[in-house]
Amino acid sequence: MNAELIREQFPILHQEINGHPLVYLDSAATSQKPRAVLDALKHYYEWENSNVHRGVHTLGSRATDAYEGAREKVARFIGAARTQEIIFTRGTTTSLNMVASAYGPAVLQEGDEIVITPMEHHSNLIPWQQLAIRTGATLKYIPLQPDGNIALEDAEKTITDRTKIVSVAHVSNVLGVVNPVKELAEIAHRHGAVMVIDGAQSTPHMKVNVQELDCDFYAFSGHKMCAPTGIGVLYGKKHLLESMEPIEFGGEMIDDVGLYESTWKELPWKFEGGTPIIAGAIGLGAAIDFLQEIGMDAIHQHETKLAKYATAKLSEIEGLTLYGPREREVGLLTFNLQDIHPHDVATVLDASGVAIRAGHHCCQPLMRWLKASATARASLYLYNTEQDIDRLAEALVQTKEYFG
Ligand code: 7TS
Repeated sequence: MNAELIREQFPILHQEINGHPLVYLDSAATSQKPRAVLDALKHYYEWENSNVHRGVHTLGSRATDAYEGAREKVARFIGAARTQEIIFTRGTTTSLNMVASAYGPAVLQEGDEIVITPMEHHSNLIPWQQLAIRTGATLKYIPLQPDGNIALEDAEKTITDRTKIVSVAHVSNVLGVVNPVKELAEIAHRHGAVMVIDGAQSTPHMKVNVQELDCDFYAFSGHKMCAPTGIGVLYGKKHLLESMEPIEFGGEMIDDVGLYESTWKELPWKFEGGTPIIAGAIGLGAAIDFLQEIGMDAIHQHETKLAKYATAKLSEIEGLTLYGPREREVGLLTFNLQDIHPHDVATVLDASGVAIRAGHHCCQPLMRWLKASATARASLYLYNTEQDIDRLAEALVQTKEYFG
């Protein structure tokens, strides 16, 4: 994989920020978009734009074919057995909330348990908190090891016969750990619970196969994997999705509407009320084509190599605390520099054209666990290079000098 050539396909990366060539290291927040995706959106609006599933006119069929074609691409991309198991949503947050709202109340009784971890993004934490409050269920946490990893022995102790839902991030957006979600799914199933995976930080970076993982639900966002904002996916096993009631009612999702009662379309459309996110789904399809042409294994290898390089480079900087395990497969580096506030670090870096994120990264419980009020985070993707890491390291050394 040649990251230099790949960079050429991302128009936004070829600009100066504050007089310096842009180094974009905030892909965990959102990725940049390649020309193929931008062109697919333009093509759709110039040649196909129409509402789906209703018109008999030609544009209506083109839009419907493109939209449903994107669903097939998603199903293949994550190894789903059926396209009916792919629900288009606004993103990971919406997908996880859908499971909590449409599945949770039907299976939880007072005293039942929902199991998550302290490393979850707020999107995989607050929906379960709310569900626990509403149903009287107990929210339990698998504790973290000192390096931020999950030990399966701890999972075995936390997940019990009262557990109905286990929901864990495949990859943490702060610690950069890859969680043993397949093993967790096996433990969950042994106790009759379902396994929900937050795939926001894994799907863009590694090959995912939902059947191999044997998870019951898998949620991810398009915008972190080269697609536009506003499109995401909820994968669910067919029998589970079939057992669930829709949570949004209106156009598109109905079969027959009477004055007092109505029936719903079959899967997946019963969960897609209203005009769907047509252009977004088509953009996601184009992003999948783009990523698959390069190859998910090649992308993962490139990032693992770069993460190793970055870990070594940042470790050389005196006064820099790197959080999470030393060995990392994914390009997520969360750190603090001496006692300089991470917002100040990010501001000084931005003056050199280096874009990183600072804050709590929507993980306040994890920040407390790390004993940090906030951190800085550099996150990598397929278009980053060793030069980007060198620029980051130089800018960090300058930041230290700047603050004396
Ligand atoms: N889960 C994880 C693990 C995430 O990293 C994010 C977004 C979400 C869920 C929510 O995704 P959304 O597309 O619905 O917003 N994470 C980040 C981040 O780390 N910085 O900005 C957004």
